[in-house]
Order: sequence, then C-alpha cells, then structure tokens
Amino acid sequence: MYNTYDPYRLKKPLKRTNPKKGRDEDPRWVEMSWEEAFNEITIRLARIHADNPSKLVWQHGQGKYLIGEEFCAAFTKAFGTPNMVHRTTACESARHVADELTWANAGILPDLKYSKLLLNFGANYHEGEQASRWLDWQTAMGREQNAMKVVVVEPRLSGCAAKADEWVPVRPGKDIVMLLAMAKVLIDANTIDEAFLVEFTNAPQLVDAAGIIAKDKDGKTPLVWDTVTASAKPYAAGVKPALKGGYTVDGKPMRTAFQVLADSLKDVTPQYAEEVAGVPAATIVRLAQLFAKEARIGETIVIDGQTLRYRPAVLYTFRGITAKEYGVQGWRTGLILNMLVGSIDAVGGLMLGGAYSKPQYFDVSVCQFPPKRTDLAQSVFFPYSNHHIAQQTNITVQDPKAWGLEYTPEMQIFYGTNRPMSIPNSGQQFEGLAKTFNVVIDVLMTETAWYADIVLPDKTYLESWHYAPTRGTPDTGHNAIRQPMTNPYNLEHDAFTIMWELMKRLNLRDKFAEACNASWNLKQVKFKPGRDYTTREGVEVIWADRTKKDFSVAVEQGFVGSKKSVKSKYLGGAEDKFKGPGKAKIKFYADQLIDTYYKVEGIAKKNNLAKIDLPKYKIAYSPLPNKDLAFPTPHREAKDYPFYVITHKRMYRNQTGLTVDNAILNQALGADAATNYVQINVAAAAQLGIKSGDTVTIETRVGKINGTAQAVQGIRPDTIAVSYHYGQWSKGYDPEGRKGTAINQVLEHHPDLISGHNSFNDTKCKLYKA
Ligand SMILES: Nc1nc2c(c(=O)[nH]1)N[C@H]1C(S)=C(S)[C@@H](COP(=O)(O)OP(=O)(O)OC[C@H]3O[C@@H](n4cnc5c(=O)[nH]c(N)nc54)[C@H](O)[C@@H]3O)O[C@H]1N2
Ligand SMILES: Nc1nc2c(c(=O)[nH]1)N[C@H]1C(S)=C(S)[C@@H](COP(=O)(O)OP(=O)(O)OC[C@H]3O[C@@H](n4cnc5c(=O)[nH]c(N)nc54)[C@H](O)[C@@H]3O)O[C@H]1N2
Ligand SMILES: [Mo]
Repeated sequence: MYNTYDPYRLKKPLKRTNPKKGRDEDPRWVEMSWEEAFNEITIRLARIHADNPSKLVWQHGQGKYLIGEEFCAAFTKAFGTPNMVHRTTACESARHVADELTWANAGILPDLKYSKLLLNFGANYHEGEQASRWLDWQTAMGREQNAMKVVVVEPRLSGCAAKADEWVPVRPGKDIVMLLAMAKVLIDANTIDEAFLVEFTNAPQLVDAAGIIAKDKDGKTPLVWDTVTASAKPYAAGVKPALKGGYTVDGKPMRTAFQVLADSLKDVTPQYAEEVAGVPAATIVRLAQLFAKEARIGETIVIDGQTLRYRPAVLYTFRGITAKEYGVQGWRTGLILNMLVGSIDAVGGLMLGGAYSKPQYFDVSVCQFPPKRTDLAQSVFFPYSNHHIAQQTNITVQDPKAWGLEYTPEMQIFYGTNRPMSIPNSGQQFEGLAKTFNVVIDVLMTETAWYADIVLPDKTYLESWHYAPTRGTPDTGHNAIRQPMTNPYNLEHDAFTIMWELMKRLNLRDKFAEACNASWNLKQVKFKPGRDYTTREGVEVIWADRTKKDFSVAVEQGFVGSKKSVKSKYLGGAEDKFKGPGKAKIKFYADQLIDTYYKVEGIAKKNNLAKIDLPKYKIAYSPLPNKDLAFPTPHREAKDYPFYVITHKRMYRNQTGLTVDNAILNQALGADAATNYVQINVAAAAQLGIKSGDTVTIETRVGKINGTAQAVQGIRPDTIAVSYHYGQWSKGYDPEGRKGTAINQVLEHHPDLISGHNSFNDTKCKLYKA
C-alpha cells in the first residue's frame, strides 16, 4: 500500500541528458511526454528490428508476478529476439534445476499437514515470506496437530531457527558433507526404504567402471541385476532388481548406482563431517537416526479410503543450500536423503509438483555453441540453465566475442527488476549496464533506473488489472485477478499498455496478440487480431479461457480455487510416473551429467574456449554428490580471509528498492528495521575488539564495504551475516533508504556451472574496525 502512495514514485517518463553513466554521474533527467517517450523508443526498436532483433534484451524480475511473464515472452517473441531474461539465477534456479535433473519437473513443497519431522536446511520462511504464508501456517499447524519436530540447520539463528526445536549451526557451504555423512549413517545401519529405491529410482541400475549406466542391446534401456535369474536385464515385469552389490556383466565389473554411492561414502564419516561442517559427529548421527525413525519406513496410512505410503519425515530447503556455486548438487544431495527414506510423494514427505512432466530434463544438454542468447542460457557454458541467467547479459556485453556471441547487445528493457543490485559483484553488472541503451519500467528511481536512458513509470498492483495466479500448494490450485483500487498520481500507463503501444507502433500488434495466445496457452478464448486491448480486456481474455467463468466472478470474488483430491495429490506424481517396471526412474544417479560433461569438454577443446575451466566442470558434473562440492572457489582460494559471509532476507523489507522509502517500516519499527547490520558472534567480536554499534569494514577479494556491527550469540563464530535489501545509493530514494550495507557489492561471483545460479553464501572476508 505504502508503495502506491510513496512520494518518491516515478510519475512522468524521464530522459537522460547526460550521456555519461555512473553512480556519481547526474543523469540530468528531463521529463518527457508519453508520446515523446513512445516515439523515441519506437525509432530505436524499429532500427534494431530491421538490423538484428537479437540485439534487444528484455529483463524482468518482480514484473513476472505483476502482469505475468507470458506477456514478456510474447513481446520478445513478436519482436524476434531470443533474449528474455528472468531473475531466477539470483533466486532459486539451482533448486529447480536439481529437481529437474532428478524428477523432470520443479516445485517441491513439504507435506507438513502430516509430517512428524521437518529437517530444514536454510529455508527462511519466517523472515522471507513464502507461498503467501502457507509454509509458516503449515509449520505452526504441523507442530500443534502432529507434534511435528522442527530442526533447522543453518549458520545463523534465523527466524525459523529461533522457533525450531533445535538449531544446528552448520558451517556455510558445508551442508553437502553433513548430508552425505547422514546418508552414510542411514546406509550403514540399513535404515533405508529399499522398496522405494528399487521401484521408483535408478539406484539399482548397473554402472560400469567409467560411471556409465549399462544399457540393453537397444543402446537405450538401462540394465539392473535381476535377483530372480541372476542376470543383467531391463527392469521389466517379473524382474526383481538388486539394490546393492557388484556384478560381472559381459565380463565387465559393474556396481549398482546405490553401491557406487555407498562405496564413495567410505571416508565421509560423521567425524570427517564434523571437521568440515563444524557440526558434532554425535549430532549428525542422532539427526540421521531421527530422520529414519520418524520416516516410519514401510508403513502405510489410509486417507479418504486410499492406502498410501506414510513417510512423515521431510528434508527441505529453499535458498539455504542452493544459492551457491554448487547449488544444484546441494539440493541433489537433499533429494537423495529424501529418497533414502522414501519420503518422496508420500504422506508427510516431500511433494513433487507434477513429476516427469518434462522428460527432456533427463537428456544430455544441447550445449549450444555459439550461443544465441546474450545470457548464454543452455549454452555450453551453463548447460542446464533452464531458467535464464539473470547476471550474464551484463557480463557478456562487455566482451561478446569472448563468449562466442555473434552480435553485440544494443538495448535492454528492464521491467520490475533492480538487477545489478541483487547480484553478487554488482560493480561488474553496472559496467555492463553502461554499455547498452536502457529503458527501465519501474515505480521508483532504482539504481538500474539511474543507469537508464529512458525511465517509464509503471502502475502498482493496486492501480492496475492483473491476472495473477497465486502459487499452488500440495492441496490446492488457484486462478486469481487483481483490480485497480486507486490511482493517486493519475498514471496513464502500465506495463501491459506500454508493451501494447510499442508493438502497435512497430506494426507488430497482431503478431503480439498471436504470441500472447501461445505464451498463455489460450485454448478457447483468445486475443484477436485487428483490435486493441486495454489491460482489463486482456485480463478478461485470460480469465475466461482459464476459468470458463464470467468476469463478474473475478470482480466480485477475485479468485476461484480448486482442491486437489487425495488420489491426485499422492498417487498422481511419482507413484504414477516412476513406480514399477517399464517406467522412467527418479534419477538417484544423474547420469545425464556425465554425458553432458563430455559434450562440454569436446566443444570447449574444439573451439579453444578460454572461459571454460574443465577441471571445475568435472567437479560440478558429478552424477552423485561428493565431498569436493563442499569447497566452492572462495573456500579454496581466499585463504587469508578468515570469515564466511552469508546473506538472507528480512521481514521488514522486500527485495532491493521496493520498500526502502516506507516510513512505517523505517521509523515506526525503529532502528532495527531501518537499517541492516553486520552480525558477528559475540566471542569473535570480543576477540577483534568490536562492539555493537561500531562501524566495521568487510573486505573481500572483490572490495571493501562498511557496516554497523551487531554482536549476537545467534551466529557461528567463523561467520558473519548481512541481510539483503539495504544500502541503496540511488538519489531517487528517500535518504532513509540509503542506510545500511548493500552486501552484493563485495560478494564474489561464482555461478553454478550447471544452472548458472549465483552464489550468495560462498564468499570469505576479513573484518575489522573501520
Ligand atoms: N545479498 C542478497 N542478494 C539477493 C538475495 C538475498 O537474499 N541476499 N535474494 C535474491 C533473490 S531471492 C531475488 S528473487 C533477487 C530479486 O532481485 P531484484 O531484481 O532486486 O528484485 P525484483 O523482484 O526482480 O525487482 C524488484 C524491483 O521491482 C520494482 N517494482 C516493484 N513493484 C513494481 C511495479 O508494480 N511495477 C514495476 N514496473 N516495478 C515494480 C521495484 O521497485 C524494484 O526495482 O535478489 C536476489 N539477491
Ligand atoms: N520479507 C521478504 N520476504 C521474501 C522476500 C523478500 O525480499 N522480503 N523475497 C522472496 C523471495 S524472491 C524468495 S526467493 C524467498 C527466499 O526465501 P529463503 O530461501 O527461505 O530465504 P533467504 O533468506 O533467501 O535464505 C537464505 C537462508 O539460508 C541461510 N544460509 C546461508 N548460508 C547457508 C548455508 O551455507 N547453509 C544453510 N543451511 N543455510 C544457509 C541464511 O541464513 C538464510 O536464512 O523469500 C521470499 N520472501
Ligand atoms: Mo527470489
């Protein structure tokens, strides 16, 4: 609400008159009319369209949840550029990609309604609101109604850890080793769900000495060891696959994928994990045992007349183990733990949203080269970046040839994103931004807007129409709309009408309408050629097609929801797609990574790609997680930097920029909300002679930044934590918004080589009094 009435809002289109772009350069804005703005932008777009449409890059973030990514996709499609870039590699794409490589779709949620144990590895949903408070609520209900225990594993006493039964302060970036040691405890004690591993996953498939899964004569169907006939066979009816062991097949030694993992864990003992991850071996053993016990392996439960697998123990994360250089492997490890106790798509376990709906994720990556997109998505550099690469365009643009890009991006449109501020090593991002002609559609003069050539004011969610599906839960799906409540600044345009107007002026309007039909997947009610649409009319089309209900229902109720049946919730996913002979299998062993690695190697060698460091790819592209993945680049290289730096959300603020002007948050809630702090453990602070309130310098290999120290007990002594959302420097914000530290300015940038995800929690630093 405050954002709508924010006195610092953009109200008129603005044009830069100082061609020099920089943090300390005054853009010398002049107001322009909408007519002038559309005219100037159209002239430029028309030129690019005639020359090479790929030179236009569209970037969005928050915007996706306003008018919907489908419109952005349609705009870029109609224009003819492949370059539409969402923010997900700054957010949670590593977690998605781990899901995709493992069960061929993404979107997990824990079934807390029935869980008895939640092992939460750094999902921070009591501070960073998620799924419209659904997780908070489900956790509270689970505790009250099922006596669910909550254990939070993370370096900092987060809001979730504070409310948990137990907080386990793991050393940043070392979760993988702790998880592997837990896997070892489960495997050594044989407290695993063998039936699940055999029937649902590829753990029984036979792997040769080179790590390749043995195939039948057709060269495609994987082989398992059939215990009935004591021979290697495809998993067909009548075959009883062995989960464990080594076998000789055609004179070659083979082991099951499960055995390969078990053997690889020989040295990953709880004692070793204690050394690396800083969690006592006894705690690791106890948590593994608790996980197995609460999973009730083998039990079933009857709900609504359906007999269902009952595994009420779940291991969950959000960005905690995924916003990292080895983020995909981090969550792959978590998924494997859930597989070991069979808690996937079981009552009280980890719910997969739509298992195996995109089988292509099990394939070798296309490894495109030369890349067609400026963000290099799905190119040889980041083969499974299935969700775009938010940070890469501004890096590519600085030297396109070095990445094999055959054109130079000329213009970027940013819609509802303050991209460079949200990305590690933000200075590098701004250098890229200075090289293109930028149009920014936002509600505030963000730092991205400070580097714009033209700034267009948008309406907020209270001023416009949106078709806005809220996120589904394991039990429900929804269709919803937003409608305008107010328009205090009499704004004329929103993102939809801006797009529509530009498309019209470029003579692409009908193409746009057609592209909207495709991107929204409209079946019966569609956008028609030969006419214009207002934002409301656009929303009406989508609502009608999706819900088959009259628009009056949308206007009066705002939303229609549907409840999933017990059958579709528990038996429509993994049970349906993976269970039993003759079906695809959940990838306990991600063999597609091996083939993709060799493909990367071939292309890199053939083309002499200096940007590809093969030994690093070799570590990242392991079909099973291993202990090397607990040593991201800064942990190996920044030896003289004693502290780990981590970052997190706070309830008081939303992303960068958006809430920084909010006087209620900044003033009424007091000093704690008005700024962020450099949190340091009291013992470490005492040793350095640092007291709460002191100005301290964080020094990393990227640079130095100051902040205000806060000595607390709720953080590991080897770690400092600085929240996101503070330290804006654009002069277009309220001065209050400039308080605090924008930590991304000094974080090292080491994207995950599988997904392209940014690493937010791997940097090391020195800390001293300023
Ligand atoms: N250090 C650190 N960095 C982080 C994170 C962290 O925890 N720590 N979190 C990461 C995560 S999870 C994410 S998702 C990214 C987010 O990355 P950001 O790019 O910062 O955030 P977005 O949500 O993409 O965009 C927010 C922008 O949308 C604008 N906006 C808000 N409402 C409207 C509107 O109605 N119309 C328009 N046009 N614009 C609007 C805001 O003014 C703001 O500029 O940041 C990442 N960066
Ligand atoms: N108020 C508010 N709510 C938000 C947002 C917001 O900006 N403001 N943003 C929304 C968005 S876009 C997203 S993606 C979600 C993000 O939701 P979450 O992922 O739940 O929240 P973050 O704070 O980004 O998560 C990082 C957590 O991981 C911990 N952590 C850091 N390093 C490690 C590590 O090495 N191991 C482990 N185990 N934990 C570690 C951090 O201390 C922190 O608690 O939040 C959403 N909700
Ligand atoms: Mo996010």
